[in-house]
Amino acid sequence: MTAVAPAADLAAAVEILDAARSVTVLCHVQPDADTVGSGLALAQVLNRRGVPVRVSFAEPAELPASMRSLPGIEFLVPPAQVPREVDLLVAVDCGSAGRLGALADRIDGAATTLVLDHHRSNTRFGTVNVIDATAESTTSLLARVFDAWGEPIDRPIAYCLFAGLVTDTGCFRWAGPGTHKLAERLLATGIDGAGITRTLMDTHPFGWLPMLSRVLGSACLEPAAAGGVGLVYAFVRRDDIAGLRSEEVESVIDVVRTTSEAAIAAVFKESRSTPGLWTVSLRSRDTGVGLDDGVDVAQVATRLGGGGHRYAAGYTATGTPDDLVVTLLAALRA
Ligand SMILES: [Mn+2]
Repeated sequence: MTAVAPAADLAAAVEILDAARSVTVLCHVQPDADTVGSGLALAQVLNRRGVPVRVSFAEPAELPASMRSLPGIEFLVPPAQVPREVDLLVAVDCGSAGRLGALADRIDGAATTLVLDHHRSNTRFGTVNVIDATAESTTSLLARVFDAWGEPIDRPIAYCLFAGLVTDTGCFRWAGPGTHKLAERLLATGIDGAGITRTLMDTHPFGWLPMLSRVLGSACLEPAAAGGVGLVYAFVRRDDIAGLRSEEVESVIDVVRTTSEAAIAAVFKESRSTPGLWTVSLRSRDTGVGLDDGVDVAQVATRLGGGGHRYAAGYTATGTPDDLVVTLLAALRA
């Protein structure tokens, strides 16, 4: 079973951060608002303390447009500007070193690596690992670290923490005990919660609508998959997403997963640069309220070389669409 990060873990994180002379914070590749919000919140706290800090992620080259209003983006540097040897490396929202992409090699040159994360599949690749699989977002874990550290959460930091919280809880759909308490505390700093949510999650260019039409129009249902709980899936091909952002691509799973006949949903997303290379989003749900019977898709994704959470996970794969479906169906039977 997973456990809440104990106070001792938080104290270890605080001790390392408190002693740091300079810090490099790394977010995961294809960054979402949780990893970026965590990185920028931590950067602002360190900067306030007079500690030099930089934040980076390996790819893509640009920060997704929806996140450009987050406070602290001035601390972002391109991956080429992350030195080979750093004092303290902090990885935020990364379940494995591989999630750092081309920046994973900086772990070897780091005097200390601190891993702050909430993925149940976390491989504990740091010198010190503070993993709270019960945290709804890495930014929630960061709030606990700041509290243990005695560092106040002001409005710009709250903005970043809220960005991760609202994103990773699917606009508070999968909130747990304490989620709304944290949201209340962050909102009380005066941040525009509705505006942050709309910018991050509810704003798409017009081209999103025809893309959804094509992709959803070819969705498939396999009611017998995974022992009868059912699989629904769709493919987002390179040709479907020309001119669209990652935000539009990532939105597809949130429609597909609402299918009542399937408790597992998959969206296969083809690489823009490499035909036949796909990243796969998996979601699962309980078959009824309070049943707690949802398939652990983190286990399925881990079998396929990826990772994630019980109800949301992912992996990468190569092959034809038929190959990908066969492989996934086999992993769901295993
Ligand atoms: Mn996260």
